[in-house]
Amino acid sequence: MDNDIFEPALQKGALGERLSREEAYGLAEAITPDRLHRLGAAALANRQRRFGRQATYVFNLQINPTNICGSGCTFCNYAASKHAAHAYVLEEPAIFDQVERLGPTEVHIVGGLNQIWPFARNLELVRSLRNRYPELYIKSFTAVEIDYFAKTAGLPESTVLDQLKAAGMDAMPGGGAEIFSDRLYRQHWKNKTSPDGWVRIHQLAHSKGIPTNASMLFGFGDTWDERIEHLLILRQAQDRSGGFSCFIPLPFQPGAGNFIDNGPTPLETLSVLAISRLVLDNIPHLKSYWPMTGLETGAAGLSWGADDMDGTISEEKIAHLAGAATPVGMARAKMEESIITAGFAPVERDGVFSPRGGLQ
Ligand code: V47
Ligand code: SF4
Repeated sequence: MDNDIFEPALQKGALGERLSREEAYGLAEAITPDRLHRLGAAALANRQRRFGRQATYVFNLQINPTNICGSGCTFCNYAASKHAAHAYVLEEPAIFDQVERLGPTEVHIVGGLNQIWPFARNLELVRSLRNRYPELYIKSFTAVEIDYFAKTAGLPESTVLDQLKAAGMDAMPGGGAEIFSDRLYRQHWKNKTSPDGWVRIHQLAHSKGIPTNASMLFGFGDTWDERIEHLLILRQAQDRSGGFSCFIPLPFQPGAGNFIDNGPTPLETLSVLAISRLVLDNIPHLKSYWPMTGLETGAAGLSWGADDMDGTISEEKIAHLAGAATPVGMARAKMEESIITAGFAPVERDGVFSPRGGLQ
């Protein structure tokens, strides 16, 4: 298909200029091999203007207190019913031991929706971590969990966020957005927060000075139009509230028994990264999430618009229970080697994406 919009869109995108809706949609039309490389080159030019050769990572620890969850999202291999063989519940001493042993810069706390770890217990976990580790960056609870906490604790979402912030939460992760499509929402995650609800809760957090991330799950039956619409909704939300720090596209992992046999190909994942970089002119960071992309594709993503590789992630569970073949954790040296091999300069960062002084 001849597409007159593609070239001008690439040129504007490479310079970091805002693309119109038509240009954004035009990027994803008729991706031929030749166009694919030009798409990648434009996204690389855009990320070089922002970050040069620098590629960041953070020494972080995922804390997933329990995987017990009754939401029944069709794509999720992490959740377990109470008596399932892979159900687990961590207790606070085990969590504190892990933090003490590994000494991360950042923790990322998310879990299933349940009453074993209700709001009060999660709030207390944040408070205890803050008291023990004043310098630790605490990124915790998706919009889906905030929604669930509010409903089950009988509190307004606003109060839940205020209490978490007062207890020491620094930021919210980007999970639970899935893809902003009512068609797929009804099919795959109808028991939890809707696309509108997700955006509303993030904007409420931004109004309180809580920065957040945003994600997009793709490769599970979604269309390119739905992906572009997701990016445009986020771009508009960011224009209004300004609190998104980072965008993370999540390629679907087809775990055992999942409803599709294959996730997106590496080239499709790289195209999503590149288009995200060109469309999201107002979200500073783009994360290539190696536990889900695979390490080589993740590092290649740095040439397709991404500037961040997430973390050394000591024990990631969501991707791995869905069959991801990547190692469950990664040492600093291995992370740096992957970034250097991909042609970039590794920089260890803190939770707010600033270089960590003294460790370079
Ligand atoms: O919302 C669930 C996704 C998300 C599968 O904010 C799956 O820094 C692929 O959002 N295949 C949680 N994805 C993970 C997440 C995240 C990860 C890393 C960093 C940050 C951040 C956020 O995982 C869920 C859901 O969309 N997910 N099952 C699956 N089979
Ligand atoms: Fe539960 Fe989250 Fe999995 Fe959905 S994606 S089933 S809410 S753990």
